[in-house]
Amino acid sequence: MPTLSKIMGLVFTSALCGHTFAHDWISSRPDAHAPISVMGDHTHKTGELMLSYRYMEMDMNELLDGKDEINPRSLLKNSTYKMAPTKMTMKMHMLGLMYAPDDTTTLMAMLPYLENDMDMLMNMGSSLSPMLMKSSMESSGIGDIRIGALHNIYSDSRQKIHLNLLLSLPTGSIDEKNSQGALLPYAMQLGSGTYDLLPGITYAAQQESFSWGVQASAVIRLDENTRDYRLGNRYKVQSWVQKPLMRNLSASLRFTYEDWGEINGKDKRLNPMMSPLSDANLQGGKIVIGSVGFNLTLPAGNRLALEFNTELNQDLDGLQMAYEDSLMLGWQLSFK
Ligand SMILES: [Cu+2]
Repeated sequence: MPTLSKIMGLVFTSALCGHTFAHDWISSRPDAHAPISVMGDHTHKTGELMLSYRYMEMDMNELLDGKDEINPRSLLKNSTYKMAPTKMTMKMHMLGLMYAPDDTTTLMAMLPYLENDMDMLMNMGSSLSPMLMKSSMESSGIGDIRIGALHNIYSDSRQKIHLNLLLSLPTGSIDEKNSQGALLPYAMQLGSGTYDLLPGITYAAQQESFSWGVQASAVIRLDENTRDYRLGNRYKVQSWVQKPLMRNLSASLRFTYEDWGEINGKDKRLNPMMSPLSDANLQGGKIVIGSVGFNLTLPAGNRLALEFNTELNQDLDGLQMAYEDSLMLGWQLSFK
């Protein structure tokens, strides 16, 4: 019977096609994008445009020296420092734009707006008879704009590798001052003041029931800024696993290791005897962060995502405010 053999043929072919199909990269899956804190995690197809908005809030509540917690009160009572931080909050609004002129290249740009707040204790007396007072400082404005491209170097049906080639422009201020006109410490400044190269490589793989990826990236300072210093280079490796829970919702688990160096040179307007925050030699460190997040796809090219990040282990070179946790919320809109 030709009809039966035809049907059998069709069933067989569609089974094969179905098989191939199930092994293709599906960009509409919620987990086709990495957890929202990962930058430059995905590329786009020819002609696609994506707008994004991210909001991040980060809290730092303790002072660490290496891995040891330092009490700001006893620090001021037992040293000649006049100022010790007790809490820092950083908020960031970030607009992003991605556009793919072709399948191999995706251009991208990111514009951050930062709001930093720091609470601190000041010693208005001497080290012999300390008189501690609470104070605070803040800074806000545009941070360093990032522009560049993602370049696909490998694309199998379910695996992708691309290079991240971005440049950070010195658009963020390094001259933020308090109301008395004194320069704020390094951590409160809005930019690096330097052109920074942001190289990276990203691998992503999609399986039927889960997906995963890994990204290695760096921030390389290319020159010295106008205040004769450059921030330390940064190196980061992160890996994530994501599980689709429903057709439009996925959950993620991510681990990050980051290492950053000391400041090279120093801003001569800051007095390192005043506070550890003003000491260019106390700014390096390394950290391991664990993250849990969700990606949600919505109609008409919309995506929503959130991710909670918390410190698992950190080791700071000298007295610094320690990262505690952060929350990232994001919205992405793709057009064809
Ligand atoms: Cu995108």
